Amino acid sequence: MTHETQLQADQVLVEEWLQKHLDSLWPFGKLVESMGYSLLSGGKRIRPVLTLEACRLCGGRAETALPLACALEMVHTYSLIHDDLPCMDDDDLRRGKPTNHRVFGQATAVLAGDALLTNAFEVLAKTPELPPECQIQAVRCLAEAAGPAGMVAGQILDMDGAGRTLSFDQIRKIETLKTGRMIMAALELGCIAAGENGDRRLALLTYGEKLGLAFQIQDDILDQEGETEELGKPVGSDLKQGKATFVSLAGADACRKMVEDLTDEAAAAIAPYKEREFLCWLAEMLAERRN
Ligand code: GRG
Repeated sequence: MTHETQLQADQVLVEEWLQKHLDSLWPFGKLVESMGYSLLSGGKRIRPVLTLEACRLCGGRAETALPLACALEMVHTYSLIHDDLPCMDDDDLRRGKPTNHRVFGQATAVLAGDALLTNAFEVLAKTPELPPECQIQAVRCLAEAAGPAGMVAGQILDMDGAGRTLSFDQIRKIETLKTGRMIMAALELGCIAAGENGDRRLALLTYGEKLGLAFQIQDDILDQEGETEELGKPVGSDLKQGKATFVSLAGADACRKMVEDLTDEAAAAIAPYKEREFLCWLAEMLAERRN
């Protein structure tokens, strides 16, 4: 199997699980429609793919990791819905489609995000394939990454930083919290599903730390240099909101070098493991992505 087909196969597993899960939710109607609108709207599924592949690298079965992978994607989707709201980034376009609140209204969009967030933890606590101690580990891992010491902290620091001059370290802190922690959690959830507590878990976390930063810097580059049609969201939003990024501080060329170096460092972190090839390829692919 080529890496591309493996990626597609993982993405299909995720799409199918999410669709089935949504179909099982009650009550049907506007809330679930609004959740499904954003959950099944063509995201790249990078985070859940990382969970499945980390689990495989640790000798586990991807099927065991699948509910954990999808729970994390549900939290990611909530964060995008809330991030697009008028009280935050006020965006009209996401993945080439009108944002959730533009279609369903602000109140329903807030509730769809809330429902995705809470339901994700229900999924983790109800995963029959995992022993209870692993369910608890998974809940802790995702809560720490998404909550007030993780993604939400990154979001508020990001908002507070708008219009201010920030140092390199301040930007790195914001981006690590906002983006990096969820990417690291994706890898850790894969380790938890495989019951891996040793060196492979540490190596995958280092891989995730480097990859997360590279991913965010590439996102900053695309926000400045990308095309709205390719990106599926408006370009130049950081500049418009007066947000300092690595690109505004160091320039796009220096950022491209940073992405290259971080991608090499991510690959080096998992170099001892013969099953590393897909994850190394994925890091390269993300460094070259256009959306
Ligand atoms: C509202 C609590 C709260 C947090 C919002 C995720 C986020 C934090 C903000 C979105 C804006 C942004 C550019 C964040 C950086 C992380 C990032 C690059 C998100 C987009 O992830 P992709 O590219 O999206 O994986 P897809 O659409 O493929 O799922």
